[in-house]
Amino acid sequence: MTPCDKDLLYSIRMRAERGGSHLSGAERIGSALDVERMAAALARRAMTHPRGCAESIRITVEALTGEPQCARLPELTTLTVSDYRHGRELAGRCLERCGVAPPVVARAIDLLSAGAAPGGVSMRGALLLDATTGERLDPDPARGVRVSRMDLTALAASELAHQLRTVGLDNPHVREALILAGKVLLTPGIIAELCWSDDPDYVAGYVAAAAIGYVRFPQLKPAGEECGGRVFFVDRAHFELAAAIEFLQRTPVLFDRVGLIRSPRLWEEWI
Ligand code: WAQ
Ligand code: MG
Repeated sequence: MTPCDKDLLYSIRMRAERGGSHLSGAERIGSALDVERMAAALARRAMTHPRGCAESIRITVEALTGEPQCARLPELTTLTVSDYRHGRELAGRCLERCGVAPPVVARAIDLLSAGAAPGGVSMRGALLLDATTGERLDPDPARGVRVSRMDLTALAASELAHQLRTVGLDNPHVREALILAGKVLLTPGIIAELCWSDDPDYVAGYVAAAAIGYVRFPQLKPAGEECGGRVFFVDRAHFELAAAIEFLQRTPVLFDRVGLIRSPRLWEEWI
């Protein structure tokens, strides 16, 4: 490798398609010396996806213009549930405690389970709901708002892997969701997030909010269900749409500290 500016940080992002539709997407932040290795790892991931080998891969590498914001990851707690209905009930109770009105909780769950994009399919990004009125605020209902330009430092990554391993959760779903939720919770005016995967075999999901951290539910949808997505709940008094979208999509955030990783517990023990 020829010498280059070792102080610059880069955003390295991958999107892969197969059969004309989205297959896989992931991203990293690294130094000039990390770019080659990270891009190769992202390409490998797209070529070895469980749903098949990518037919097209786009990898974008861009130097970051500003210093990344450094932050700590949220605490992680797993709440044991008996089935997905129980999971949704407890997730709803978490959201209500964090200031989301009960009818808005119900609306969010309905939107995610029906597929919030036109045609009843999953959105590419997150939808934004006013936590009080339920009004939908995301400008493009098919795309939603994408969260981008976030990662862990190498030190935080090894610490997180170590801690997640002790509770059997060291997998890319958990790691990436925790990082994404961590950035969402740094956004002014966003008070909580609800998420479950669009992967038919991955039925876990979570609620994240400042007061409770990242709270996982091993079941938040029935197995085989294709729809999934993310809802960000907004307190309009402290929220500015354009600034929030700009922050979520473009401001680089590097998590250099890990939050507590707790072993699974029952709602009654946690409350
Ligand atoms: N920004 C905003 N929304 C996104 C993004 C993003 N970068 N990536 C995905 N989404 C939305 C989109 O609607 C997807 O359909 C949906 O989220 C789910 O994405 O603790 O794997 O990557 O065990 O399938 C959560 C539980 C797993 C992890 C979430 O999400 C755990 C997951 P997926
Ligand atoms: Mg997915």
